[in-house]
Amino acid sequence: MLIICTSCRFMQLYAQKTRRPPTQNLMSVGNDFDPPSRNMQRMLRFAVVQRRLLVATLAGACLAPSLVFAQAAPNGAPVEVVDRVKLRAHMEFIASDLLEGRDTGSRGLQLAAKYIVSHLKQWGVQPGGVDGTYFHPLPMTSSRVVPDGTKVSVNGKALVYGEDYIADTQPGQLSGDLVFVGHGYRVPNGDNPYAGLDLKGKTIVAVAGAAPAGLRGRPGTDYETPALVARAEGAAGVIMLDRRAGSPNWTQRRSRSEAGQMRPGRPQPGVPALSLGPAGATALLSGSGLDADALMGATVTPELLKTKAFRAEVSAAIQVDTQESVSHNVCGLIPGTDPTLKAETVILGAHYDHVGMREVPAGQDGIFNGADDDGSGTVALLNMAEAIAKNPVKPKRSILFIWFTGEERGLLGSREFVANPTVDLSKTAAMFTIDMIGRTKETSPDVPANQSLVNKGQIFLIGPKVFSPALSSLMNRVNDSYQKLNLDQRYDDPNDPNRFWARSDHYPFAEVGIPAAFFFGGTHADYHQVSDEIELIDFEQLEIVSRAILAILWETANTPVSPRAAGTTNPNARG
Ligand SMILES: [Ca+2]
Ligand SMILES: [Ca+2]
Ligand SMILES: [Zn+2]
Repeated sequence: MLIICTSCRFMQLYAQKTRRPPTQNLMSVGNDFDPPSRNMQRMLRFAVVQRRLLVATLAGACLAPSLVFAQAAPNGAPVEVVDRVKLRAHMEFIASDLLEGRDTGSRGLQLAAKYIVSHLKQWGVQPGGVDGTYFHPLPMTSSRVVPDGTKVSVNGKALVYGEDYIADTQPGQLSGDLVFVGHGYRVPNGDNPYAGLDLKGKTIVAVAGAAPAGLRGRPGTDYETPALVARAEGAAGVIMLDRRAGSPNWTQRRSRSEAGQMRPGRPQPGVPALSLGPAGATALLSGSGLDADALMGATVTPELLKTKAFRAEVSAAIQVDTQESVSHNVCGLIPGTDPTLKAETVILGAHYDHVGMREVPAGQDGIFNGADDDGSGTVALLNMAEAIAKNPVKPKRSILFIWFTGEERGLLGSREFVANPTVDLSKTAAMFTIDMIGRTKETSPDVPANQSLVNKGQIFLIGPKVFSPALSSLMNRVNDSYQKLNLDQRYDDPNDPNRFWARSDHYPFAEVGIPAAFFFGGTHADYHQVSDEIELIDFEQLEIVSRAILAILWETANTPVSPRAAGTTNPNARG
């Protein structure tokens, strides 16, 4: 049996690894700038992974004899240009500590954009952004509370910032014309503590954490929070009575306000909001007839939450520093060659942003490298763009590569692109997103959190069955004629409780009626951790899956009848 298996890729890998002296493997791992203790940790971790890999590849070689990964794609897709050496080289930059976790709006993310664009230029990929550039702008607003310029006193008592109160990042003054509204939630066909009130110029006072039982759905759609009601009704401000003063939750909200919150779009008019702890609440409610102690208690009865207007002397000025900035999606275009079909576009996307850094004691790891999330998709797109740009034969339809910003902050870049596209979305044949395809169970430590990872040669395919059966069958047809990977569609189900099909950058495109698919390798122990680093990436898997996606992309760009023509079945489609 072993003799038969030596012809396959797994055994070649095994043979190489056994020939190489083990010390050489270990010495090449890690970063020369690391302190020795951390480097040592990595070596040990890597040594464990390597041992597991040897065992796993032996087993895998014999269990999966039909996987022949080196084969050319029958449909002519230039898959050979995609290889693990290039993928690793790109990843060494994209996931390096120098890029500081590629947070949206950060210098690290700008450097990543620069890297992507300079490669697109080398390969002759055309600009696909606005005004003949590679960039598609995402306007952002960042606001932070300035504690020194923020002063609050109620009924003659000066409150201490951080102890007695904290503030939201919305500048302004509050009025002393107050309305107590209990929990403060307004629910259609349900609770409405505001019935019959004119809130113009008034300050809403509500109890934090007293939301009505059974509240379902999303704020703004299914119910309104006090802040949303205040904005809708022209109130002057919101004061939340919050017994959690001094708790970790309180401290976290305080530092978030001071660090600055990044939001998409231009600065929006809003309503200033304060949270008062027990001391502030007592001062505010003195003389109102409301029982501050009871309202700050662990259980608040409905009787205590009855609406009541009252007056108090409130002097509150919140100073907020607001900065506007622009982050960018990066777009590269390969124009189609067919006179008619070139007007149609196939879009391939991956987010190049991640979650940045956190403060840690000196010598500890504070950088979220995002090697898998979504360094893997970022470098896969780069290598595929190179492959198509260098191929003498170009596809019939146009292909647009988009590296999205702001995904980690709520699909901001992809939503902005769909709102202001640089191609005609009504003529977009299909959209593919790659997010986290660089990890496998075989090459990851054997811990519970890694059990939801794919195996080598397997990838989760999410979306096409939900959005477009025509796209689903095209993808499976290409795969069956080529590498025969395990395209696992277990999450490709409108009833999937994880709703993975709505959780990456393909979704805003699916919402406007574009057949969409999402390639995903599963979550793992290093998901959104500082340890999501290059050492844990399985570059063989990344190569295999990238080639599979390239073959599918190629087919979608050349097939006579696009999946779009068959219509979509997205249950939530707007378009
Ligand atoms: Ca993420
Ligand atoms: Ca790190
Ligand atoms: Zn991601």
